[in-house]
Amino acid sequence: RFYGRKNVAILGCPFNGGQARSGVETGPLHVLEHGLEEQLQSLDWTITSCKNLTFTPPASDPDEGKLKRPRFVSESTHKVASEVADIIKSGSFPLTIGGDHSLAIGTVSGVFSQFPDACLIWIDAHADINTPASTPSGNIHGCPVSFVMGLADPCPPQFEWVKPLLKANKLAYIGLRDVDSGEREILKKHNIAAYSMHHVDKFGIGKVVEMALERVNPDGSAPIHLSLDIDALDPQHAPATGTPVRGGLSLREACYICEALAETGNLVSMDIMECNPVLGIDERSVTSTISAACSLVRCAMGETLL
Ligand code: Z70
Ligand code: MN
Ligand code: MN
Ligand code: MN
Repeated sequence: RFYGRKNVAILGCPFNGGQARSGVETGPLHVLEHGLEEQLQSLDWTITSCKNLTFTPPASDPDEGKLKRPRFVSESTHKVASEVADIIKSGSFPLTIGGDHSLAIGTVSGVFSQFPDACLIWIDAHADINTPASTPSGNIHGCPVSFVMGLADPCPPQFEWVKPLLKANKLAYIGLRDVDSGEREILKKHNIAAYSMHHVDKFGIGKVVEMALERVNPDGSAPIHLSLDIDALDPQHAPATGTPVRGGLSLREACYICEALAETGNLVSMDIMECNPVLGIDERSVTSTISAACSLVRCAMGETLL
């Protein structure tokens, strides 16, 4: 619908400031080295640009309350937001490769600035909806959703540029299995569509995707942004990530989600986040993680549409 032209702009974001483990900043390089550009070209996509942003931490970045590295995360995600908005204005599909999931403060802000009626599908083991008050770790990759919803109250001064563009009824999760108690309260209070692995087991992935889309996009016309954390997958398929949680999506279930979103014709943007090649215990575990990430991107971009 939006992208009959099939133009994609790849935005590599080697950023690790939203959490404590180094290595996640090498994710974009590994994904591109795996041949993602060629794979997308063979699906008839034109790559209008492929660039890696550079992120430089400020000299001094004291904690803001519990939040760690607030200036670094804010400045970096602000840059991402403006890049993503520019890509959309130029008529391309932004494919953002992380880096840690705090980057989604930028991607969601950029997408919703251009598509105010968009909805957000968040595929993750975690809900990433902690507020500055509820975060148990202070890691901002556990908070991006609360920031773009304006739930951070008061908003940390570093993040005043972030607008509350995402409404609770435009957000659906699939794959949850490690949700903090404060997050559970937020999900309940705002009646957010949250499908955990329990729901995937109970209903099957086909029904879960159908229910999720019905909740956030009942008339089927809204643009969709997909934010995918590789830790949504079971660690069997994606071991090289900062916070693996057992009992996750099979590779096929995750691919199915991406295929079903491609099938809507309304997908306008995608993130693939949290691949950390440095945490693979051997070459094989790194390759399986990166190859799974590439498969998911290809599925979202039409590989299996017949
Ligand atoms: C926890 C927190 C998280 C990813 C861990 C964990 C969040 N809820 N997200 N790994 N990708 O610290 O807020
Ligand atoms: Mn390598
Ligand atoms: Mn996660
Ligand atoms: Mn995440």
